[in-house]
Amino acid sequence: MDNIYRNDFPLFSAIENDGLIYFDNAATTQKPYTVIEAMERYYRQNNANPLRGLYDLSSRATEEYESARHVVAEFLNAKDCEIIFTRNASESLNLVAYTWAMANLKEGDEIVVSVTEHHSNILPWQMAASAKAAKVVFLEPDKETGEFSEDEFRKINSKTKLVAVGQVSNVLGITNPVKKIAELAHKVGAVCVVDGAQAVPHMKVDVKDIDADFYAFSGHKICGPMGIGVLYGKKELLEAMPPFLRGGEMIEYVTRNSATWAEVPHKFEAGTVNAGGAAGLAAAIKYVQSVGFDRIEKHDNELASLLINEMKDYSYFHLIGNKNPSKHCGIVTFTLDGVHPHDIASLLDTEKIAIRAGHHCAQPLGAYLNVPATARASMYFYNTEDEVLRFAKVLRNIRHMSGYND
Ligand code: 7TS
Repeated sequence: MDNIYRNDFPLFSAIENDGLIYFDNAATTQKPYTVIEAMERYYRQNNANPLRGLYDLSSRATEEYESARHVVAEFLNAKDCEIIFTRNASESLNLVAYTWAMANLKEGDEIVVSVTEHHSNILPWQMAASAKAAKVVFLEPDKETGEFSEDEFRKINSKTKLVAVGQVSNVLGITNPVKKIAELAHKVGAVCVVDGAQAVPHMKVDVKDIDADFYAFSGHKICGPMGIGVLYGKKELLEAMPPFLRGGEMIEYVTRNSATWAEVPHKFEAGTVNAGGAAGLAAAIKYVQSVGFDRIEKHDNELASLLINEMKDYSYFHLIGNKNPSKHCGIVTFTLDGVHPHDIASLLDTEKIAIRAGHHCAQPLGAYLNVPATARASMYFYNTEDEVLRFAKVLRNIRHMSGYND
């Protein structure tokens, strides 16, 4: 079956990639022409150091950068001043840990995270907790469904100062009830940080509707360039927070011994910014919006369902997470009896199929589920049913090649 979006991506028509099946979209997505061209246009026509020059070219660079911020703000339903450009979701989460958490946590306070989180949404909280003698408490989902019981949510209590959860798990693919979690956090006076790295590529996100206090994502997972990420923060929280990194363009006034800070969001953007990356991210958001989230969600679910249905009757195939394919956001994580996930990935590579295998930077989840390594196929709107069928066939063959006859 043809996929009308495929031709928008130069990588798929490169000779080196003839026949490639790219199923590692949860790690990073491919980039359409429009993103590459937006970055090229920035560097060909409008490049100067943004935010500081008093000449036309620098004003144009600033205009590109700030209009990209506006695109992101509209995308998340936020105000422009609530959007901070970072390098990636990891940096966005660290920013909150080094500023809000370090300024507000006290001894005995609790930070609630989910055991399903990517390391980027665990390690910054471990750091803040250990610096402030606070404690990290883990929400544990049902091992079969990946869903949280009401009992688990009781861990969000009067000791809780911060709750950090991913909207979509990069291993289970499940969508967590972040709106409800934010409400529970607010009831006990805690702030809610949402890691949206795996959500924004697949679904419409409205930070006001979720009522998240902070929301992080990476440009490269939504068809944008690497090296540009986003932190949304509620204006009043950002204004009250100390800066993260210190340097050029984040100040109001500096003396030999002291400094005052620029208004948000610039207070959090020290040094020369990634304007080319921001231009690329804005183009990516517009492009993905033109594909449409209804279509993306439907397509990703169809591909995940097809793959799960192709494999589920083979008893050596073990799907990790919810058995309902529509709860996978295009992510199918699995093991095959008798074949190590790294061998699965290497054997798939000999067939020009790219997936990820290992712990997926979610080792606490692997330990909790007692599966330290898994294989993961993650699909996006430019993947096709034919690719899924070929993938499933090769997977069954891998089991045969490993000496089994089922
Ligand atoms: N949060 C989640 C849920 C993620 O899946 C990832 C990256 C990150 C944070 C960190 O994003 P970064 O852009 O700062 O690196 N996840 C993966 C993955 O699943 N495979 O490779 C990267």
